[in-house]
Amino acid sequence: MNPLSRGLKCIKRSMRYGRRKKRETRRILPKKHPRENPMISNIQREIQQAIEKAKTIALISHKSPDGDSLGSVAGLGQALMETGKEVTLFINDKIPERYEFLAEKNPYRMYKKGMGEGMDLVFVLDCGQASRLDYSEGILNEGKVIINMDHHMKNPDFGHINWVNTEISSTCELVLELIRKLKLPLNHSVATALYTGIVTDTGSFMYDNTAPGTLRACAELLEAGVDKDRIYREVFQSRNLREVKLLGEVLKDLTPLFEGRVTLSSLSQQTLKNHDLDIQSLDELIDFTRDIAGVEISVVLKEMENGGTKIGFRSKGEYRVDSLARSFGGGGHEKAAGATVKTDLEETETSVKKALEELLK
Ligand SMILES: [Mn+2]
Repeated sequence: MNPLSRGLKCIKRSMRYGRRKKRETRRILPKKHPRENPMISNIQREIQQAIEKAKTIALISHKSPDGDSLGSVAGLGQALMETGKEVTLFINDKIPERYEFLAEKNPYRMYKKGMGEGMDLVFVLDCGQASRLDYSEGILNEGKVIINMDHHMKNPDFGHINWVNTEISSTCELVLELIRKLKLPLNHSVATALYTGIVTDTGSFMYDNTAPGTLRACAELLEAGVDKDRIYREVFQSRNLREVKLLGEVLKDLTPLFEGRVTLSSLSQQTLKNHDLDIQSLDELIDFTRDIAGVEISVVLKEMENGGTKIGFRSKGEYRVDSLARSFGGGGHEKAAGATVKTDLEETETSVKKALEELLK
């Protein structure tokens, strides 16, 4: 090698070294995530003060519980228990089998009228509207202070303190943010409850509510000791055989409507009873019938025991179903929404078809 090229090589190496050094200096600076604001917001401070003042705290969520409602009640409830507060975790409906594992570590109690009487503080979690509390709506007048924490669009702020963030994946992610900011304990059972809600509300991270912050939240929960194998086994790999068989029957007769853009399935009480199932069963049917090529919207109607109908809507994104659900007195998200109506299965089917015709025009 001639001296000139050796010299050049030296310069190049030092330039490279210089660059590397610069990068290393940059790495020493604190990492900044857009959502990680070290300051606590006014709402968070209000919640903090309310918790500090309270001796007795109750938590409750909506009827027809899902992973996010059960997870947020258990996650925040356990974290508050750890701080020595007297905490009651209320439910107002049967826990679906797949979420029963959460009850092993979390003492859920079935709410009865009057049980919220005298509670210093009541957290209402994951409830897009007060009416989703169904018969337990009375708790809003029983507790002294009501905190409404949620991520649904058009939440009407029915609490004394309202923290609604529609950008966040789930109420469980919002609860984790509160735990972080208020420095509440995050043990593995809190983490497992919160992870359950995030994984189910994001459709296992498939839905577009999965943001960078969601995955950072999950990373933090995994570090806190989430038993994710248990969650997957219980929530996604424990289907009831009778349910799978009925699912097969329903799918066999499926006929898409509106040039194949919509699927609509109806389940009567009789059909459910014939298979020894209830209204909470077959909640995946709506995903199966949406995930068909060409289909944009899936609708599932379930007849309730009182004769009314539960409507579920799912969309791939071309059409919004939250407004559709609202036109039936319900609500939800752009791609996943629902409503409960008093009309019977047949009448509801007719009016849903009419509403879809308007939407798809
Ligand atoms: Mn939710």
